[in-house]
Amino acid sequence: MNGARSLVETLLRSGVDTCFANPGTSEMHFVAALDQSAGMRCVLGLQENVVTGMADGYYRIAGKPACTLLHCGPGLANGLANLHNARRARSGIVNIVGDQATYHRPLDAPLTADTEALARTVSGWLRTSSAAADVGRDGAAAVQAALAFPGQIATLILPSDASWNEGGKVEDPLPRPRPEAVDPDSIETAARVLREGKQVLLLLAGRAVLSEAQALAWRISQATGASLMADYVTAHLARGRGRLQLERVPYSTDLAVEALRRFDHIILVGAKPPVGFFAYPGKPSTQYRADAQLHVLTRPDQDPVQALDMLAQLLRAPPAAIPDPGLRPRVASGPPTPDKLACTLAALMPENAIVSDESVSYGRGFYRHTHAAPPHDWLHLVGGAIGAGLPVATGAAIGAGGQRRVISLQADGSAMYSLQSLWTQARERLPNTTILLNNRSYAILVGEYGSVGATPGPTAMGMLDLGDPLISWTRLANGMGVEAARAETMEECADLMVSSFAKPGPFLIELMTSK
Ligand SMILES: Cc1ncc(C[n+]2csc(CCOP(=O)(O)OP(=O)(O)O)c2C)c(N)n1
Ligand SMILES: [Mg+2]
Repeated sequence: MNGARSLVETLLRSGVDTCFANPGTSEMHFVAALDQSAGMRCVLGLQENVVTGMADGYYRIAGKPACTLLHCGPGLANGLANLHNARRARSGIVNIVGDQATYHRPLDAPLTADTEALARTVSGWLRTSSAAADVGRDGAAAVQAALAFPGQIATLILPSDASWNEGGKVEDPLPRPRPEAVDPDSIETAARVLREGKQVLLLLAGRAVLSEAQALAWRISQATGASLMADYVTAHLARGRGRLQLERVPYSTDLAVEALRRFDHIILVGAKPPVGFFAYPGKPSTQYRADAQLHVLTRPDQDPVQALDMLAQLLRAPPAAIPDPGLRPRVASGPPTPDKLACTLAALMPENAIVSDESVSYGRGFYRHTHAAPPHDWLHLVGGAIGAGLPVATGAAIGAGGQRRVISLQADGSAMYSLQSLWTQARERLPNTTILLNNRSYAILVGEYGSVGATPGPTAMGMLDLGDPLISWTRLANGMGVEAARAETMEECADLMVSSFAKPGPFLIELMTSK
């Protein structure tokens, strides 16, 4: 058995059965091994940032890592922005990068690069396998590392001779790592703070915004009067009926400062102290009050469910029913607005849908009108590197085994970074509905000129205009095998949503919105 085959067999034994790939010469033996070992689903992405973004979306929904297959340093470099986003999302990925044969590397052939240096920027674990006999062992170690709670990127660099040489050994899975132990002192501190009767916020992020943790946080909130909020950046939030009506800390510094002003104490549950995405002249970098006290209940590598459960018990917080979100909104009509889109989405989304939100400026208020939708999962862009929304949606559909509708709320400028995702959606016949928000603009950046104190002239404004030539999203989608139609009104959008949700394959709705 060669090294490549031992890797595929080891991955399968360790439960990794999906590979997102964009292969080259140095990965040919790995790809060939996929035909010799049954059980690995191999999904082609036509640009590496699509591949890595799909692996991120897959992990968020499947709850287990997929592997990638990338080609040498440059292929990895193409995938880095979405690996950055995946690192921020704390998604587990077995990131496999094929590379030059060990003896060919010193000859400095054209595709030779410092692959390890590129990988180090995003990887929690990194290893280069130097011999076929090591590949199975390293593969099992990579899966174990990717599963380090709550997930991380484990990069395995595979020189081509380690792939093609004989002597490969299949390895058994290594034990799944446990979360780091919860600190009893942090539970007691939180309990003391919560009993003091001051203004306390439990700021939830990571696994603390999923259903089980939400229910515990609600008990604590009901028993103590503490407020609950979600961090602005959360990879995966459980929402809709039966879940909390959580709001996020606002994106804008002014609004965030306003929202957090009243809190004397902020208890961080998987969250970091809230800071702005950027600094702005004359504005604070941190969004909480200067004299507010911050307390860590759990770091991201600790289990928030266990910690919240211990805290609820210490406080003797009785069970508390999750509040009813009220009537389900109705389909809206007339010219599109963000609120109308949110209502229409809440009115029509099927049970157990997944929303991939890269709506950028359009989606700041989507939460308010979607609390009374059926239960669903909402995925955000966590690392701020745009171009994640469509790949994450595509990987999420695969992570859900094609059984759940995935709805992308997708801004146009961001979509252009990784639009090849649509082709993979068509090829894999995935239940993806993309609502493409075509405002023909990098609209969010218009306001940023003012916020940073820059004065835009016509050239500067032109850098944010996508209207000339007009990008035809229906034609782009059709060209990649995805059915599409344009909507100018909410009625048209709603009709297209209904028909798309009833069809098994992908569909793109190009919603013409104002800037
Ligand atoms: C990888 C990366 N490149 C560039 C940016 C800077 N950037 C932030 S938002 C944005 C434009 C977003 O436009 P669009 O997706 O159409 O959303 P809209 O602002 O119109 O709502 C750009 C270029 C970024 N965040 N990430
Ligand atoms: Mg736009």
